[in-house]
Amino acid sequence: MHTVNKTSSYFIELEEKHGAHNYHPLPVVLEKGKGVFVWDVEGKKYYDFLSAYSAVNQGHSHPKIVDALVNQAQKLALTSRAFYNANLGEYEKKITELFGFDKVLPMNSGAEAVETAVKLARKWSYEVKGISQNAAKIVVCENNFHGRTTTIVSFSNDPDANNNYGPFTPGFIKIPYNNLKALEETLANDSENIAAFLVEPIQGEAGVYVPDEGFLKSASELCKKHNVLFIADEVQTGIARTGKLIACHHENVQPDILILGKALSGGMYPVSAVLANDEIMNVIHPGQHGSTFGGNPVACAVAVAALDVVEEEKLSERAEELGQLFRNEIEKLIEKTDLITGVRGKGLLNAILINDTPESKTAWNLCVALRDNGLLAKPTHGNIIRLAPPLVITEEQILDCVAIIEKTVLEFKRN
Ligand code: IF1
Repeated sequence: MHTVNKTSSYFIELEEKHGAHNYHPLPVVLEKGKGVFVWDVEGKKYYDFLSAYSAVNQGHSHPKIVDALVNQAQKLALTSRAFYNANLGEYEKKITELFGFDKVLPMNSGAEAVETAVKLARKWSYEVKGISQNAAKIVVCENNFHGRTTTIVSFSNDPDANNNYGPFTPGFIKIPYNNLKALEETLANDSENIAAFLVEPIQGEAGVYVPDEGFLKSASELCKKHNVLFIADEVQTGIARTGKLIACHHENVQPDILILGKALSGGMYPVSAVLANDEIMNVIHPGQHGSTFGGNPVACAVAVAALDVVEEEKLSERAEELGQLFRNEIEKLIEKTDLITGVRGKGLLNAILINDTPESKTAWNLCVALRDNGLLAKPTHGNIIRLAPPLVITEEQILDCVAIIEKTVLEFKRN
């Protein structure tokens, strides 16, 4: 049963009037979630095929994660890092052992963790690699998405992300994604001044763009050769989403610095982390970086529970298996329609390509039609629709969703 007596339009108007217009949401107002499902304020039930941009990999309101949140909130929520707390150490032990690093630095949002990685790489480059003051450069990729801070948008090439937000932070070199030759040339050119290569193992915002097989492996080897840190932003691809605990594991790559966020908390709470070994992490000393909320007791309890769920419910294996099934089924649908030209992705991070221009309304209208048929997804870059359900989805539910997508696509009329 839904609990709210007000209509969707009431809530939409409130947001329109009182909230900054920094988003353009699909018109649906959600009030409840459970596993792979969400319900709107009218009580209509939907499959969630966005999963809060892959933050809700463990499913909405997972009981184990809710318990961790509630119990810890009732006991002790926040101490700041001025004191030790009785949750942080065990969380740090768990996450470092699980991902295979000496140390973790806890933060809150994904963007903060990316900022942390940038600072860590720069400091390492001056104090260990020996780059001269303020000369350090970080290589990034075109069409990257790493968050919204001033420094991070400084190296975005999306005008929406950075237009009129300058002046920008210098020290970044942009190369094409999935281009080993460009990386090799850039590193060879100036390796003594390059601190790191920062990369998304799959570009999410760019439209679930999967690099060629071997790219991550070769890129990490090039970095090693030039004494450049390989930084993987797995905020979106990590925590089982692509069929492995982190996407780098598909190519047996262990990054020098690993950035996690989103599903690290099962979407329950903002929890992010930067992982590295001692020779890198030990360049940061007391007072040199931090955050009021980073590593707080609730965050730690929630993250431990969220990681337990990933292991106990074998979410990596499920994502791998069900992702294959999903793409196979969509390939069959592509045979029957000219509306979809392709499907791509890894594990349960997938996208379908809509046969129209990025400027057209077709993908948006298709998402509205999917909504009407009980499935929520959102276009990216105009003509690409990201499809990323919670990883707790069952095979039967995946097939049910394929049926919804098929029905919607075959009945869809362009206008
Ligand atoms: C929004 C996109 C996804 C990320 C990677 C860091 C961050 C993100 C690889 C920052 C965040 C989010 C932000 C969210 C939309 C969403 C997104 F479309 F914008 F690109 F998922 F694909 N690194 N991605 O994907 O993490 O600070 O947000 O916790 O509304 O901006 P954050």
